[in-house]
Amino acid sequence: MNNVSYLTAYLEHSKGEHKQGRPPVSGHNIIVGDQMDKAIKSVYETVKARDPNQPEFHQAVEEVLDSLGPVISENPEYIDVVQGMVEPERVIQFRVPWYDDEGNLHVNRGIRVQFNSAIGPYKGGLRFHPSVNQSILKFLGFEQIFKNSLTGLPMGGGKGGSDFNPKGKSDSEVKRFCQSFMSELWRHIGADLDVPAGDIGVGGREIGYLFGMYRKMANEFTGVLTGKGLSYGGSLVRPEATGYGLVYFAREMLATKGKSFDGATVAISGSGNVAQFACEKVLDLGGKPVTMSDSSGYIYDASGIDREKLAWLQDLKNSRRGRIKEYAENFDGVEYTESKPEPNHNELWSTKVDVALPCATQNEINGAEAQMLVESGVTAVAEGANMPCTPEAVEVFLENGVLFAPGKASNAGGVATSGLEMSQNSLRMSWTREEVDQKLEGIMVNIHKNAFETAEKYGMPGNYVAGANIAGFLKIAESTMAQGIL
Ligand code: NDP
Ligand code: 2IT
Repeated sequence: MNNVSYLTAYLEHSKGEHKQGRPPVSGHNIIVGDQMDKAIKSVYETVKARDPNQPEFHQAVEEVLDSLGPVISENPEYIDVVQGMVEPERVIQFRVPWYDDEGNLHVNRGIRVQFNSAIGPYKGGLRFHPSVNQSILKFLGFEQIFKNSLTGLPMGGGKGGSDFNPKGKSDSEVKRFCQSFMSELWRHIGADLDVPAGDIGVGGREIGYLFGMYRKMANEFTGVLTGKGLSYGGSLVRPEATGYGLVYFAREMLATKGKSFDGATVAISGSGNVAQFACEKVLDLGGKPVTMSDSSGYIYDASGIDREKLAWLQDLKNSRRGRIKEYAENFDGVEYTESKPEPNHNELWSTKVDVALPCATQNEINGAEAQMLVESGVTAVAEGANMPCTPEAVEVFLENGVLFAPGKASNAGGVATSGLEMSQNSLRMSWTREEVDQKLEGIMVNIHKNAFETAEKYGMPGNYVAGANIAGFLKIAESTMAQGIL
């Protein structure tokens, strides 16, 4: 029996059971049992069989499917939604040729994954990094569906990027690459269709070049990208939004245990957009950030990264495009440790801290590193990056009672503020810094509340992973059913 007919048979069977009235579990009219588990497992097996070489995508799907049992039990028809939503609505792949400063031709690959538009136009960042492939962009696009749903704003899920490596490239090379990339992407996006933004390797500079090329090709000025410069339609607080939002979320989470950032030591990884503004907001709330990193290594500053040092670091990273090692060379009493040969890993997580904010990349905290954090007494871990904790790490945190915030909830402030940028572009006006920051904070407080309460409602108190997955999914499921599965 193929998967489709298996699921249909399952559905008929479980609806029958539903009508006969199974005993309620945890206050819900829940259908429990092997049939539902098998149906969910069958979706996952199909995903793996269809694209066996996409481990990051499998990981993201499995984590969500693991949470959905109670919802499917209540609404067996939602299994069809699940079955559909693991396949992107559309994946566009294209050639990106560009010439370097010496006149040599390079041919990169561009991809845009338009994953789900049930609740709004596709929305999500562009990543420029040599590791980019369909697996990574599909994992990111899949996460984005739930994240965007959690913001409460009308945005579907998408993600894109290229295996282009911006590191070491001149400004002119980056510009030529961006122009070539957009000379194809422009025909697939639009302010009411698909609105890209930044991610790893794509910041204000790249968005500027991409926007300029879109405007030229499409012959129109619309809010087709977010993260734009203030002089051409950008929103105040968008650069800060992911890091600020992360810390607002972590603050709410700490408050559930009567704790706060005041006096807390904080480990931050990464030193890019998210890490920098997470650091700033931690300082605002009285915390003491002691680490930051890049792919070469990490610094440990026992006396704390204060505002002055952060400003120096921002200049290093954003203007001079230097390496974190230079921080240790510039300030006294700072230790620098090189990364392990294993990609994405270093000893950063052996630092004794109260709060950990991984803000670099996927799978940067594994089970053993999570265990080190637990043993040194960490209270809370909130993901600034997308999926920085492996499933084993998440399990370690949950089993040891560490407050754990999944990225799709805790890093949603960036895309939420992108949504606010879209609103301002549509209104043809701009809000003040205070207005945007207040809205961002309100959205993060709501996401926290929604994830917290949903976890409680479904019998998993304190499990923000389940709460965020279920709350994000419910809105998608409702709108998908209402519109017909297409
Ligand atoms: P940036 O490019 O600004 O910074 C990325 C940082 O992470 C750099 O310090 C970089 O070091 C480090 N890093 C990147 N890849 C690796 C790797 N493979 N191993 C070790 N370190 C690495 O990106 P952002 O700050 O924008 O993004 C960071 C994370 O946050 C990503 O997971 C992204 O998806 C997520 N995110 C970003 C949002 C945004 O609004 N920008 C919104 C929500 C999530 P190096 O310079 O050496 O590469
Ligand atoms: O992962 C993310 O949420 C982002 N990179 C931001 C996406 C956006 O559209 O602002």
